[in-house]
Amino acid sequence: MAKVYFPEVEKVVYEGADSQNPLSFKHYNPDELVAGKPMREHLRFAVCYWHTMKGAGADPFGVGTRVMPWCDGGDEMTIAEHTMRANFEFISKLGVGYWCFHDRDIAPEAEGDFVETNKRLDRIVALAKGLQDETGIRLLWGTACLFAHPRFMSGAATSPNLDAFVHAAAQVKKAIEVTHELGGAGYVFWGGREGYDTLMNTDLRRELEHLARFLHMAVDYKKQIGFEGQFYIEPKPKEPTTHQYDHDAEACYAFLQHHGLVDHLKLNIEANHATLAGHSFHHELEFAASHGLLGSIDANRGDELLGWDTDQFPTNLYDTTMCMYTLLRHGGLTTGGLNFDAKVRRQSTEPTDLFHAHIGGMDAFARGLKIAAKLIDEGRIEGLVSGRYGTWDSELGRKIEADEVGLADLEPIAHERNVTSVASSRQELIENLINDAI
Ligand code: XUL
Ligand code: CO
Repeated sequence: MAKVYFPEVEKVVYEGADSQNPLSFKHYNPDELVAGKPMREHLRFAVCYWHTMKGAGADPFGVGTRVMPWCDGGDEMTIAEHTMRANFEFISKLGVGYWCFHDRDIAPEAEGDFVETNKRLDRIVALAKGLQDETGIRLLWGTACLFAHPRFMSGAATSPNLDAFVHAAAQVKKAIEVTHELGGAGYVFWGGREGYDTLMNTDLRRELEHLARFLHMAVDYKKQIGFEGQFYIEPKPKEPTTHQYDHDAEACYAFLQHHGLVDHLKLNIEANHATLAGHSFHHELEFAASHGLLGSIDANRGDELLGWDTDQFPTNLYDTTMCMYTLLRHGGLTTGGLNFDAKVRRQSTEPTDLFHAHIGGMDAFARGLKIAAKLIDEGRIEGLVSGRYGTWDSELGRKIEADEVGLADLEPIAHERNVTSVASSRQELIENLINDAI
């Protein structure tokens, strides 16, 4: 009989808001229709391998605090196999549809032997493929870890060392291949250490050109092998480097446009990265979505009192509401999903904590979805917003927007109208409407 890694948990099901069972959903009801679509299709949840299956609780000040049953005993590859089996048991019991991984999360590198490393990866990918077929769980996206090994200490695509670039290129080639093999809906480039610590040792312009070359090569290779998944880059302003090139959604957009990549990559927006950039999660989502760039989401949150990437599970209803409000208004997710790039706290040491964490995140997004759908259905906020821009719905507004007038045409109109005040923005009323819906 196959080993069971979570004997204490049965399948998690929807029991409704009054249930006292902590291992049930109170709000996430996958088949329930919201705004004409089942919740599971709006939310497209994914479990991330690196934190959920591999996280041991280490932080910059201390080692891991937990040894999960699938990591307990055996050689590296035996543990890798157990971990993959545990991953699919966990996701099946949780009733999530997707997973995400980095190459080196699922199969450990054979130090000093790239060919053997790839063989190890193939072995685990074959196992994962079988488990995908058995369970119906699908791959949301794959990626390559280009930031953990010391060879990437100065970056990968932006490394001053050519061999580091070449190594990263071969690693990404293989990672795209295995993502393709697993039927991945997408592939993520998070610029792990693509940035700098001091400009005094950095050729910024050259590094950015190299990053663009690297991405173009990946786009070409994708076409070559017929991989049709969506490519994403993931903005993050800092950490581990002082300055990361993919700073935020707007910086990524400028980079993609400048280098002719805008048709090939969308954005994977992460909540905690947004706040590190001094933005709200909502801002990054709204910028991306309104420019046709929103591809996928790493669903987590930071800690308001800590200035780093704490990757906590999303529990803030206000944030999930804003996220779903933006998604619903811009047509929702297509290839992407809500990937829980989040880790349980260092003091949460039991396998069951992983269930509590994901259940909380899923219920928080389910509530956000329902609240956002209600706000849109009521139409009161949208009415206030369109009223706010009402002066633009005039012949003059149309002419300005259509590039039919210049400064000299506007001058006499300004003199005649001599505007002295504009209408109230009604922010407090809008905030009340949101809280009423919650
Ligand atoms: C790091 C981060 C990554 C990416 C994938 O902050 O978010 O885990 O999501 O490489
Ligand atoms: Co992420």
